[in-house]
Amino acid sequence: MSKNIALITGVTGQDGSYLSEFLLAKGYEVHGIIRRSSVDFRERIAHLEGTPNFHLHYADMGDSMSLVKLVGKVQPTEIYNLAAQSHVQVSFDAPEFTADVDAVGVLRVLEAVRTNHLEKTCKIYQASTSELYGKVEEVPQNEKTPFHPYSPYAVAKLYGFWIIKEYREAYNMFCCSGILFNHESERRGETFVTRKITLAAARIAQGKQDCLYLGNLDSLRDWGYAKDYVECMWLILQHNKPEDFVIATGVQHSVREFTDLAFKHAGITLKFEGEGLNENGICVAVENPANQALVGKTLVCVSEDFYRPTDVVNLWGDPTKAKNELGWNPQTTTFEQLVELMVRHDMAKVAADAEAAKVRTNLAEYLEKGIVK
Ligand code: NAP
Ligand code: G4F
Repeated sequence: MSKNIALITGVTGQDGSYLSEFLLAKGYEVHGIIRRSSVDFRERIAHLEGTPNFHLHYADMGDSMSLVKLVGKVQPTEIYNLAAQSHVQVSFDAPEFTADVDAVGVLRVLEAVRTNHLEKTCKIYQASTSELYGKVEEVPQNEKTPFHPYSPYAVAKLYGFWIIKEYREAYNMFCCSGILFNHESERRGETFVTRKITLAAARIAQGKQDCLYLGNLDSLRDWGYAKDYVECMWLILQHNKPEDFVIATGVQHSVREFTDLAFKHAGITLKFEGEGLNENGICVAVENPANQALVGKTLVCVSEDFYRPTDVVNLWGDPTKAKNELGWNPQTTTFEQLVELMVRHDMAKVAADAEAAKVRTNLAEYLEKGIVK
């Protein structure tokens, strides 16, 4: 049997790291694309570097030649195109870069496969998104729901979706989109709303932060666990024909609900009062007696800084097709379990960071006093 060789763009990201672990466990040879950065530590995949079957290569989604050369060298049997400027709010500040990487980047990957004459042997997974539904035209959203992108990010991803479909039909390539709804984890970037909340809840519970500033608390999302979702990326490429799939839990919650539950897991009970920009989350009870001084304090505030020029506010996925045709279970990790595991992780992280800071402070003091030379 021929060897399974995967090429992952976006290998250093949240999904890239989980997908690498998943494919390595299945016996794949995994190749990942990295960009040159001034910092050489790749936190999410550091534990994989140096392991057999895991290889990293410099390339960039903005550099066709690097992609053509790499695809020719690696000869992948599956490509997972996860690389993107993936932050919706940032796409309003850097729309041209977002379009280059998230839209034209997809075309570059497809053309790299064609240039190397691998159309018949290499399957391609494209990381599409529920943001395509944007200013939603129906709830819940499924594979037939019309798209209405509502940010520069979503417009760029819409091009990616259609160019994948076009190459599938024009050149008979096995290329598919996973239309993934929001998925989170302990490895989620710290400026996405869920991780921002779980880290802040942990810091506030440990006296490291006074208040959490958020934008639209009414926004609704269908949040799943990233580790469960990477399995679907693989399942989509193992399906007997190339098709697009919605991947979601089928359950919807607001940013306010996520915040409330995250603080609860950090031992803080909140009560929300007021509306819009004047809404606040006030501490009404604490589990840890050492935190008694927090009671009565405003711990969550709304700030205009985190409102978007256009915001997607009602995402709710219908994963029926993935469930029936891929045999995937959308409820492997529930919303409640997801929030709990993220808070538990961040409580430990904040405590460990505090310990490390203490050691650094002690060391600085010992150096100053000449105790350590
Ligand atoms: P992420 O953590 O932000 O990771 C993005 C990855 O893309 C990183 O590895 C990043 O590399 C890489 N990248 C960015 N620009 C690049 C470029 N010019 N050349 C090469 N690599 C580049 O994103 P994620 O949450 O794992 O999401 C993975 C994919 O799924 C993205 O395409 C995202 O848009 C899409 N998606 C995500 C969700 C979600 O809820 N997470 C939902 C639907 C779709 P650096 O580490 O060097 O920055
Ligand atoms: O966590 P978010 O930044 O994720 P968003 O915009 O839904 O995008 C993520 O999911 C998409 C799939 O639907 C992916 F395609 C995309 O790559 C990314 O992974 O924001 C979620 C919601 C938004 O409505 C936002 O307005 O939370 C609201 N929000 C409220 N306060 C906030 C904040 N978002 C952020 N990032 N920070 C806040 O303070």
